[in-house]
Amino acid sequence: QQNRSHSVAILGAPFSKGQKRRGVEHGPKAIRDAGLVERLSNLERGGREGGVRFTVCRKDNVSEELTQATESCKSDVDLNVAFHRSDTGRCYFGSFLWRVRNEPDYPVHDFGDLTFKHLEKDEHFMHVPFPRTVGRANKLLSGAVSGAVGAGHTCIMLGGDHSLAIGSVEGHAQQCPDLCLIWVDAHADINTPLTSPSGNLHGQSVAFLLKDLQNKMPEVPGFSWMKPFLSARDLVYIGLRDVDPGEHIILKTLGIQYFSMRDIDRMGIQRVMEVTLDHLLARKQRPIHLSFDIDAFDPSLAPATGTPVNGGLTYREGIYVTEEIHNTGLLSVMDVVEVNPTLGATPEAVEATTSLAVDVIASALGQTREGAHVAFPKIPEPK
Ligand code: B3U
Ligand code: MN
Ligand code: MN
Repeated sequence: QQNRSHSVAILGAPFSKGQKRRGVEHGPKAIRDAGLVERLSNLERGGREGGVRFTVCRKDNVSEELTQATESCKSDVDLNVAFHRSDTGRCYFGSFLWRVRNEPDYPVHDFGDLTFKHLEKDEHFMHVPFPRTVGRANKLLSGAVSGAVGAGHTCIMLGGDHSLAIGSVEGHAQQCPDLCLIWVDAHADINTPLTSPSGNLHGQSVAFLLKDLQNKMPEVPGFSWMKPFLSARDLVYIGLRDVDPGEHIILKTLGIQYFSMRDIDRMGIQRVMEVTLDHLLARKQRPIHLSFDIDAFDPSLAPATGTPVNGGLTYREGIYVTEEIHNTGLLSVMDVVEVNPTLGATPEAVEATTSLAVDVIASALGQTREGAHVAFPKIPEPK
């Protein structure tokens, strides 16, 4: 299951009780109406590409190792290996650059929307609204995501608000206990009920997942079906720019790897992705869960969302993130959440947001900016 070139399952989760603004439950329909299924079905994937540059010191068997690595690659992989010896003869410098050529087309299955019940009796827990409703929705979603991944699909979960990541990641982990999590968001969503300024569960999803916060979490009604399972070191944030004080102490105490917008300004998105993927995958290759909150993008690009924050990802930065994740070949589940089609100032603002969501999903599944020539094995000649 290492290099995933799977069929795609689309799963709609029209749910909004993890926060106080209604309308985000119409996200799945709005994203579908922006042409998601057609785009994915027509995707001519350009293949995955990537590479490493290396320096190896005091090794005499480099060429042997590289030959072995080359031979173990399948025939649909172009592998360019280049290396040379340093003047002292003690080091080797070089690169592996690889490109998977034409991957087979994959079918796209739209599993439609889940149906969520709103519970009549669901009092606040502390200042947290709808705990049982949110807990139950996530239990249902967890089973659906687990089923889709278990059936061999790469699963695209359309939200809904970001509290849904609890069930989505939990269901994914049932099939892939060694998964890692990339959280692209303006917000860290790592409040506990004791630190949350709003009480909203969409700002607390990560706290429910982390083993490291187990003894800091009260028992929230509606969530007894799940146990935290994720380690803080298996999580990376990208795009943060609105972090509450309680969240900041959690990030710092647990030593969570995060890249705020300032870090992106400083390092550039290319380096951010290099460090992100190194952090999560260097020890071993494992499935990736990408939880993409549309408010990670700048509000000029994604205005139709509940809590826009200025100074977000550019279009190119966001697409670069998903391209690099695609290039790992390890994307297993992707959430796209917080698209609220009732919040755009104009129809154009809503359309910009939904078509951005489609672009980001297509890119995560292999759409390339450089194009692909799958339909043209060679340049056509006049007869
Ligand atoms: N951190 C705040 C605000 C917030 C979190 N996620 C969103 N907004 N979308 C909170 O409510 O926890
Ligand atoms: Mn979020
Ligand atoms: Mn957010």
